[in-house]
Amino acid sequence: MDMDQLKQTFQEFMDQGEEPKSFFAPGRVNLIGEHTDYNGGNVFPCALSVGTYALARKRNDTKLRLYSLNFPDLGVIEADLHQLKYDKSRDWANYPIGVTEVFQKEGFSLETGFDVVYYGNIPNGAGLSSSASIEILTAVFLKSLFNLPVDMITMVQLAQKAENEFVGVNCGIMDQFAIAAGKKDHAVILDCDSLDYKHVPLKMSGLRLVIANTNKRRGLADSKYNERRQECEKALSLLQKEMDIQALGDVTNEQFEMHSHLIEDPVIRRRAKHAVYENNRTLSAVDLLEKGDMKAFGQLMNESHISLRDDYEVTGTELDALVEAAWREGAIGSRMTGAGFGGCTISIVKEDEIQTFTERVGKAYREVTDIEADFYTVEVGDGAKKMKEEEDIR
Ligand code: NG1
Ligand code: MG
Repeated sequence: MDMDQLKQTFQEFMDQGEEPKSFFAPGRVNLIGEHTDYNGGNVFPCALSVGTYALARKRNDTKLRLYSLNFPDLGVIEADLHQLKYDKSRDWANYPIGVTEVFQKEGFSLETGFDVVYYGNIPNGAGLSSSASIEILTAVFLKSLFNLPVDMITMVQLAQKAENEFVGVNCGIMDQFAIAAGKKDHAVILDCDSLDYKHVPLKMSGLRLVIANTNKRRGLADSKYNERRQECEKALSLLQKEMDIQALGDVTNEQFEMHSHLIEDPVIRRRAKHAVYENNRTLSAVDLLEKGDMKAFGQLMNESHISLRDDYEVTGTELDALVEAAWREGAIGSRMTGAGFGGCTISIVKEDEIQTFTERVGKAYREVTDIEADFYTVEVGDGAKKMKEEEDIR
């Protein structure tokens, strides 16, 4: 797919009129800091060079007309600016429609509707946040087409709100943030409570990021995700009996050990331990990276996985098989990424070993699960943006 083909598709599905403008939003992967975002802790994701593209223009009426090359069977989906409701049959289009609705409700009203054609080259269902990508992409073109006075952080918050309240997925803020604020060859350390953030250079000389997809459906992921959130809230309210804290992300490991007796239920205690340790591990990992110690950074990625496996219990046979094989095959670091229960792993691998690495890890994975894994060696790219005339689809 290139920009000319995308433009042709636009002409085919939308009426005659003004030339559309082009926009891009990346996918993302989280390097460390898992299940910390909704605990007011830190995350360390980066934007990818793959992502979602849109050609968009204003209309003269209040209609929204949306088409995605990734879902051609659904055809052009229509909605009206004054009646934006969640509608299951609209499938993927609920994300952009939700963002539009939240913009309207929060006072960034649009004078007209719009036409838009989307195309995404994020590997399908790989857990690289195609939904947040489409949300931020929509926020970016709305801002641009309608000259809305909305800053980056507000866009991130509105996109998260669309996902929480319109689509009904109770996610944290990491995905939308990483996609909006990404920077080429950098990861973003984000405090999900204060929303303070900083770009940290990824010094990857001779190393690459390799994503492996378990190709296992996440199944119970949503209900388990909400269960973990509740367990963490329970732990927080118990710790608050002795501690002046707003979130598990405010607690040091030492403080946790001192006060964890307040949490009698061993399961809840392990959940909280993960949230606290993972947050502090993420801060340590960033320090190590800034010092150029990739090896120690990778070691903390491994510890993160162990904690997600044993204390948070969100991994499962498939993720464990991929990660444990990656450790055996000499990855600098490897862990599950995202919510867990399936989805992807992220590994740091020596560039000249990638071929043997993917072959051997793939084989080991097949032996345990009977499933074929997919591997992607990814590049770290920029955050969402309006594209320049000369830029093409990557
Ligand atoms: P994934 O599974 O990558 O979409 C989910 C949440 C994040 C975060 C991680 C766990 C959604 C859409 N996103 O990520 O906010 O909580 O799990 O670190 O549910
Ligand atoms: Mg905090």
